[in-house]
Amino acid sequence: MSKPKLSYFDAPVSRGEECRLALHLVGVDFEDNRVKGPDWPAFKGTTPFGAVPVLEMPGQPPLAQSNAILVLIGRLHGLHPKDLYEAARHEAIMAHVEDLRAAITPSMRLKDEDAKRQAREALATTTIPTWAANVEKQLGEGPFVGGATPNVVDLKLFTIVRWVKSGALDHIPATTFDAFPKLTRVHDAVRDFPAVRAWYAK
Ligand SMILES: N[C@@H](CCC(=O)N[C@@H](CS)C(=O)NCC(=O)O)C(=O)O
Repeated sequence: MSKPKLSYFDAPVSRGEECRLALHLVGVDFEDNRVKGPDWPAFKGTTPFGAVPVLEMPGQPPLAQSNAILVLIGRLHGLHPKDLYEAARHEAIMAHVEDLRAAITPSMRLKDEDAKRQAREALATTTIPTWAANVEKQLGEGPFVGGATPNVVDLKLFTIVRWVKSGALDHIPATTFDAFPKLTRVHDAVRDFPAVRAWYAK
C-alpha cells in the first residue's frame, strides 16, 4: 500500500464522510474504499472493532474510531489545535457528536412505525435541542470552533448537522438546528469552504 486508504460505506454521510472530508481538505491523495453491502460481512471481520471507518496508513496497522482517525489526520496536517487544552476541548465536542449519534441510532432499528415516531419526536423536541444548546455554549465568535479557520471538529459538527438538515430522518424536522445560530454558522462556514464545495461538486 503506497497511499492512505479510508474504508467506509458508499454514502456521503456520517463518520466515514467526515474522515474523507478531512483527507480531502488537507490535500492527501487517498484510496477512497467504498465497501458495498454484500461485501460488508466479510470486511467487518477484518476491521479492528467490527465497524468503519478504518484508516490504513502505509506501514501502520489499521486505525478505527472516527474521532481517533480525525485527530490523527488533524495532527499530521494542521487541522487540530497544537495547544493541548484547546485540542482536548475540540475532542470533547467530537465526543459529544458521537453521543448524539448513539442517541439517534436505536431509532433507526425500530420497525414499529408508532414506536419510531415517538422516539424521533423525543429526539427532535428534547434530545437534539439540549445537545445543540450545549454546543452553542462552546462556540465563540466563529465562524469555526477555533475561530477563523476550520479544524476536524468543524467537519464533525458539519456532518451531523447536514444529516438532520437533509430531512433524511423521519419525524425529525430538517429545521431542528435552525434555532441554534452558532452551530448553523459552523455548518454554513464548512459548507461554503472552497475545498468542501469542490468535494461535493465532484
Ligand atoms: N465509535 C465508532 C462507531 C463506528 C460505527 O458504528 N460505524 C458504523 C457506520 S457509521 C458501522 O460500522 N456499522 C456497521 C456495523 O456495526 O455492522 C466510530 O466513531 O467510528
